[in-house]
Amino acid sequence: MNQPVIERVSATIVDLPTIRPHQLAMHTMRKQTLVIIRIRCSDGIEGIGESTTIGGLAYGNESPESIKCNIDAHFSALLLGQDAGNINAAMLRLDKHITGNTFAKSGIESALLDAQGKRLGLPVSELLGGRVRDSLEVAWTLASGDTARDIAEAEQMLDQRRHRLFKLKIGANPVAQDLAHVVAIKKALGERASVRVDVNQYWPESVALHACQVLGENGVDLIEQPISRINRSGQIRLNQRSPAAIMADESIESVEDAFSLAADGAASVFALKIAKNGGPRAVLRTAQIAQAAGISLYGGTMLEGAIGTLASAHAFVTLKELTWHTELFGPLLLTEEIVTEAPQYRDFALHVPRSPGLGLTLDEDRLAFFSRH
Ligand code: MUC
Ligand code: MG
Repeated sequence: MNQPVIERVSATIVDLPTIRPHQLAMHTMRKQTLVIIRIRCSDGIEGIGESTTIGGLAYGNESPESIKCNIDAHFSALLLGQDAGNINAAMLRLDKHITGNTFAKSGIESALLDAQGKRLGLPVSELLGGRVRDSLEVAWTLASGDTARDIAEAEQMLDQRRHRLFKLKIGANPVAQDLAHVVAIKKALGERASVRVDVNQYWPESVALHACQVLGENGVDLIEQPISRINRSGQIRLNQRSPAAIMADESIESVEDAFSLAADGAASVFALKIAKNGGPRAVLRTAQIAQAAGISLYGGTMLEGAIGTLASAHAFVTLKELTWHTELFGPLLLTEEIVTEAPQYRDFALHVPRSPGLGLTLDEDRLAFFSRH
């Protein structure tokens, strides 16, 4: 039988509204922009993937526009005519000719896995070696910018049994104000919830140690990327001294970054993100480095929609250890879907489908409506 080959690769930019403004230190999101990747193969199967970032170029060095432009101008030509079922060969070919661009590579790798799963009748998790769980506990990010509103939102999530892990986005305000905000929320929620913070690199090292101490003493259990990814020795110092666990997020822009962070002892938890490693298979290489180094794992998000969220979830369900659970809540931040069936959230967890591929079908009308033309 002839091997199916890749016949067409397309990237579509989609803008979707958010349920409320989402305030991060570097950007306030009022919408989310997804890049939807479609890979059409000669056997008639189409794989779908997603390459999504936050705030244009505010978070990383790829934007939705650059992702689309690079896929159209460079990725597509390298993939056309290649064996659609040989994901190792396709991704090696991309890595040989294209440096970096892990967000774009992640959407492509996800789409190839989706197509192969549909072809073989297997969920992506099974292509990745097999799942060891069917659901993932999901944290919610409180980022309305207002303490009382954040507490009310958390109470609502607890009542609905939707989330009991909360991540607070801080860093943009004066440190004392941010610390008071976090302490007030932890005090209101008490032992009913885990409260974590993400500083998105905004603290100078000179304030970070004291701030980490205040947070740790007030019951915050995890501090994500308190200082710049560039300050490696500062991260090592903080990781040794902070009473709360330090998690690396922006510090990991590749699997190789994960290795050098582990070797330096610069974090005790890694945020796993498919977009920053180059896909669901690539992120598992970072997970393996962490496991070998005794570093705990957390399933991170770039606030992807349904497709990127399930691409991440299929990888994360194959992991033995996910001590800090996940934050795969992206679809819940959006008011609209572009797939026919939304991912299932209940009892604090995301339930990962067992249908072939990622387990999602595009809703063509809604995709066309929300696409940027
Ligand atoms: C980040 O920095 O972790 C994930 C959740 C959220 O609200 O923002 C992100 C990005
Ligand atoms: Mg982060």
